[in-house]
This record gives sequence, structure tokens and C-alpha cells, in this order.
Amino acid sequence: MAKSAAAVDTKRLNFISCVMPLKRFGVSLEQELLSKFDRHIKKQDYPTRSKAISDLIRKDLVKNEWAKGKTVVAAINLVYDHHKKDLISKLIDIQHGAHGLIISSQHIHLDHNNCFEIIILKGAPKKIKKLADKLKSVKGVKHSSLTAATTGKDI
Ligand code: NI
Repeated sequence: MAKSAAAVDTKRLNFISCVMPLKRFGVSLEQELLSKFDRHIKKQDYPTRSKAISDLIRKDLVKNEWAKGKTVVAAINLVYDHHKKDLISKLIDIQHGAHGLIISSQHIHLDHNNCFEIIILKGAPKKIKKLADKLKSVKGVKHSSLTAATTGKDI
């Protein structure tokens, strides 16, 4: 016999509440805004509104960690042509200058010319942003992005 969606959801909530106590609260929203939100989270495959709202709250808390200068985690992604003169040695010099921030890095040879490098960092947001700026400004870097994450301790 197939279980109803509500029964499955209750089982899931009971499991979660064993790990961390849950608190229910009421939220009043304009009908139109709630409909938009429901369509938005459905496209992202959220199983429940609760999970989607939790993620929004955590996203804002992580943004706050970065704004307040707390210890954060991040990833810098770089794509570059390794044939460019002095490029690799410049990137390595910059990274050695920030060895206390860098936890790990991985280099992937995408094709004959292009390399992809991901650098994982932990530390002060200001230092991480400064390092990301230094790396992206090196001549020959085709793409650079910074992913702002969290240690997960306070969210
Ligand atoms: Ni390479």
C-alpha cells in the first residue's frame, strides 16, 4: 500500500526533530507573494516550504557572517591559459603569500591550453576577497569567481 505524501512528510519531520528540536511558527504573507514563492521553490525541487524558508534564513545568516568579518569558508575558481608568460609563477607566488588562508587547491588540465583551478579557503572575509581580487587581476586569467560559504558552525 502506497503511503500518502503527508504521512511521509510527518515521518521525515519526526526524524529531523529527533536530531534538532523544531519550533513551529505562523507567518502571514500576501496571497500573491506566497503563490510566487510556492512556484519558485517547486522549480527548485524543494520538498517543503519549511526547507525553503530555512535555506533563505541560513543564506542571510551566511551573508551576515561575511559582513561581520567572522571566520568563513570560500572557493575561488580560476580558468586560465597556462601558456601565458609568467602566469603560473605569478599565481603560485600570490597563493604562497596567502598560505594561512588556503586549505587546499586542485588543478585540472581542461585541454591543451586551458587550466581550471579551485582554491579552498578559510579565514577572514576581507583577506579572502583581497586574495580573489589579486588572482583575478593577473594577466591571462580568463575567468574568476568567488563562492562565499560558511564553516556551518553558527547557522
Ligand atoms: Ni593545467
